[in-house]
Amino acid sequence: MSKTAIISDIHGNLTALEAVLEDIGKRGVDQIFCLGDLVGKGPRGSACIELVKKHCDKVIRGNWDVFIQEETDNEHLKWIQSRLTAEDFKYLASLPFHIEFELNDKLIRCFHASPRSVFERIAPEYHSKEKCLSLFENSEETNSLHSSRTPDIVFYGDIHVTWLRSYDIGLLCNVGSVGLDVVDATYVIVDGTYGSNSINFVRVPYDREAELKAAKALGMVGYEEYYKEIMYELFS
Ligand SMILES: [Mn+2]
Repeated sequence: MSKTAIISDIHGNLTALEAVLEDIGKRGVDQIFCLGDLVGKGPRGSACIELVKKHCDKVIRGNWDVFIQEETDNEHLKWIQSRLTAEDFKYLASLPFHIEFELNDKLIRCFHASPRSVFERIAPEYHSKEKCLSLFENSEETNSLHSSRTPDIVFYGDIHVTWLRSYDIGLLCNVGSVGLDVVDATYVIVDGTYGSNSINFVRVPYDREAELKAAKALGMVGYEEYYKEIMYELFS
């Protein structure tokens, strides 16, 4: 199990997820992990859940997977909810908080946003070094509050922007987003095959027009907003 693909933040974008899974399929990975936000914003959350269930070896929850369970008056959210089955809701509610594994004696920890909460957003571009270093801390959520061992490598999602930062205590990597990254669909492969660990970002172009066409055909409520998210470069 030395070559792992880590995907995150699919957000119901089925076209992007299919493209990423096809790409992963060509790269001889041993396992696939998903760091949450399977649904929300995009139209085909249920189909994305089905594919994630089929292909991913471990899946953890994101803020949207939690938040989508709540009752709302928002028409767009209500539409997104109406597209999910009772089984989908149950599955999302069952997802664990984090993933840990060892690779060449390094402790690797994956979570959606921070070791404390799926709702705590930390981006190296906007936050202090101290705040970024807090991503290596142990917490009650990671079941490691009283352990002296902290991760050597941290992978997370949530902010939809790829990052790789090296600190004295370890490597911090944001894996980007499958569904809503500004630069194609993005994921990471961590490879420990040759006795040391390499981290590779993979960017997969996908058919954005086809995704938008599908959203429109479904009569998606909030289509305009989704259009802006998908065609980000037109509005930046
Ligand atoms: Mn997200």
